[in-house]
Amino acid sequence: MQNELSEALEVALSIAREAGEVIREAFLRPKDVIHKGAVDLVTETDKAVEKLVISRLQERFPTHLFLGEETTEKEVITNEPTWCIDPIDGTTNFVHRYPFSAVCIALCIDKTPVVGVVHNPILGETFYAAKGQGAFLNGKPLSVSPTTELSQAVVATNIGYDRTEKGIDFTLGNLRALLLRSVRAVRLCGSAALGVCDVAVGRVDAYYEWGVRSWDIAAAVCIAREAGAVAMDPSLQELDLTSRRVLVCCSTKLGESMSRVLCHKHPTL
Ligand code: LIP
Repeated sequence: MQNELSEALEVALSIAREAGEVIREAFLRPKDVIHKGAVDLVTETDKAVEKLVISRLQERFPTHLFLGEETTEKEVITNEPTWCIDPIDGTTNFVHRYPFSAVCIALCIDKTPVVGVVHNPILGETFYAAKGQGAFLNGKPLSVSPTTELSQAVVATNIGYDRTEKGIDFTLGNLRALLLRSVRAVRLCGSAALGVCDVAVGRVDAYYEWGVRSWDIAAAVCIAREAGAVAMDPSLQELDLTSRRVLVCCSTKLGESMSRVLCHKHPTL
């Protein structure tokens, strides 16, 4: 099984780098922006990259299933080998030339990410991992920070696309709760995948978000776990990639503190 995961990782890395060139070349060009929602954007580059990634993967893994942000009708992950693909995580960043966007490719087996690649071609950062084989950034091994206390933690999240009053109140309520507990800082980069990878690198100590999709986080969760992070539901239950919520922490103790502080009752999710 380890050899199969190594092969799948090498294939995913090669495809991510090819897709990254498409993203990098389009980054500074004018973009045709399409609205999936009031502030939920997609571009022709998102669609072209997803088509490229899926076609390359299908050539190598014709029996596998595929879940892509721009082509999936219903977000369901079965126990079968399934590739979860976000062609550009951080699409708004891509449109506005804010350099935090990444192509994300994950292989899930039994609903668990076992291979993950998060490639930011703008900054030249490639995060990757296979289950049981460690996590890496540009070839260097990754390990999480040793932080256990909220008062010593830098916490990351993102605002997402919810612009309803109740959704905004929920989002701001959690930020307020953390600040009242004197977390050192809060960071929002506009990409869930890169935010979770920042936990893997040890740049931040925790990442949480309500509203994420499986394709946003599957690859980064594999990478973070291989770097020593705990990735779970904010309730501390097992993570369901399709639940629309995630909590990734550098230590179990910090995760328990985060879970106690955060409100879990999102108005719609
Ligand atoms: C984005 C996530 C981000 C979240 C946004 C959006 P996209 O993914 O990475 O964390 O806050 O709502 O889901 O849409 O750029 O692929």
